[in-house]
Amino acid sequence: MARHLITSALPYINGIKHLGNMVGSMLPADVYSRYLRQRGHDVLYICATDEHGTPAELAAKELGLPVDEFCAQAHDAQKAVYDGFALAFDYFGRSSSEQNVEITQHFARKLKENGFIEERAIRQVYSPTDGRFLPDRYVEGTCPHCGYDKARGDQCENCTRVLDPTDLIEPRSAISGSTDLEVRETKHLFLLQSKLQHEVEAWVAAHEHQWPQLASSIARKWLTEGLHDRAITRDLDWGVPVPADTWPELAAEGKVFYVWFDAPIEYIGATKEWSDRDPENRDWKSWWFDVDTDVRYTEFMAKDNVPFHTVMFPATELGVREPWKKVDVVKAFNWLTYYGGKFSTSQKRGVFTDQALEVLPADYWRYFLIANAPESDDSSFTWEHFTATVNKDLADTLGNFVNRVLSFSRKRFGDDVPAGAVAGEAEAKLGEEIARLLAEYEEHMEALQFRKAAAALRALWSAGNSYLEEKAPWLEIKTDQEAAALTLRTAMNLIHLYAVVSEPFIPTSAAAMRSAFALKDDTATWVTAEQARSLDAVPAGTPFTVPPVLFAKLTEDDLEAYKERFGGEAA
Ligand code: B3M
Ligand code: ZN
Repeated sequence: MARHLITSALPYINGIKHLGNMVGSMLPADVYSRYLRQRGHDVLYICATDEHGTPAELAAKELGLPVDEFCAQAHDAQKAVYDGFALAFDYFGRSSSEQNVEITQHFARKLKENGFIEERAIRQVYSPTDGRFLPDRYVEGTCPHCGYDKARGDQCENCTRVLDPTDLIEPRSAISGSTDLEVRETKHLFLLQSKLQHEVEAWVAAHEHQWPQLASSIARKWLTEGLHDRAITRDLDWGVPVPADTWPELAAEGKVFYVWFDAPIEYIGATKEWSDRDPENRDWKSWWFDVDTDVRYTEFMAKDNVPFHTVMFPATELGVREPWKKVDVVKAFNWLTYYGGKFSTSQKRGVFTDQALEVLPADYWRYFLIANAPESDDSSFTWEHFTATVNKDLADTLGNFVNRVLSFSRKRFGDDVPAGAVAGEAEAKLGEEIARLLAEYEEHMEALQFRKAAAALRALWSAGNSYLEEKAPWLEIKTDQEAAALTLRTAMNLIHLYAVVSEPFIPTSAAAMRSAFALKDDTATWVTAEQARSLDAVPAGTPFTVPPVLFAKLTEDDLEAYKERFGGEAA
């Protein structure tokens, strides 16, 4: 059984992320990791803050903090939010770590040895007004391909084409807005991706069958346009330094690697950070080096990150000429919109992850976001849809079922699971249905089809409701105590089953459901088809308690208050 290495795109250090970022990378990676762990797989889920680059420098300057201090604080702030979302990383690292510096420099040296890095003098945009060279993304202008007038010098976010700042029509400084820009000559390292084109093509061709259409079509588009040699260093103070032993002159000038060069390497760097904390028990290399088929590597990201992960990082890894693990499965997401418009960190539109947790506990968000993940298309967040989903699926279908069953049983039969009649035809039918839906749920999870998995989970919850409606223990009790007790015991077994299988989505509520039962050896991490059919994990006589309401029902007033606070429509 292969071990599972899982990474989600590294959130950029600046600013707390919005729900769109969460649903397109970390949250599905967490759900998937939790699922695989529960199924008994050996899983390593790694993420980190992506800390280098100009935005970090500028943000630190604005706050009057040294950039390393700014990053340390921002890292902790993000980590606190992810803890709040119950993201169970094995390690959440920092791309500015010494481990990443070491591995990034190693990669660069190897690429040079193998003839894939070369020094070139380039002409770069210099802004006298700002007193600095402008990194690509700090030159803005009109995209020569699609005419979008806020294209950045590294990539046009409208048509996703990769750009050079000098491609832009009517360029201006994104820092000061100054159009007084000049071009000066300076030396940089270039990654000769053009030399790797054929190898990357062959590699993509051999792997894209494991990627969703969205990821392979983006990779194909890039390859068709041709891989260009890219400058991988910048004139910044903050970044992985160019190693002085290999490029003394550039190192002396203080050049650092481009953030997109060291960021993917941090997947490895963070694994080493994790391993260095407990070297006796952890071996970072055993996850990354020479493990082609022993490790199955799945990456999660939003679609704008796909080119870097399916083409650029693989090109780097191939050029190093060492057996570093390359991605097997790429799970890419479209955008979550806010009332059909863009979530925007810079324009503060939409719901940010820290605010979300102020409004409601993580499980509400985890369920809603995954059930509506932008998988095959963009999907739109609206408060109307959110409150309706919470009420219907979480409060009514799941929460109410749990509460109704447990309170009714306690009222009629006391604090232990009642014995009652032996299971009959209705229970057999229910068991078949549960086993079938569970298989569906597993199949979708394994295929990384999160919306479908959520639908299967919801169907499992609904099956319990249908059974309860059909058996109507509140009527049975009037004529046949034994029959009512059987129904309630079966329903309680469903609650326990829900607790186990819902954990990847709603870990906190799942734990609350599970702890309602004082079972002696409640160590099961999953439910087999056989167990799903027999529904007897919780035997008669098991003491139980009624947990507090699992999911609050949201009112019209709540809805209005949310819309008032966050804005009920796209700007
Ligand atoms: N930091 C995502 C972003 O900020 C970028 C991902 C890096 S993954 C190696 O858009
Ligand atoms: Zn464009």
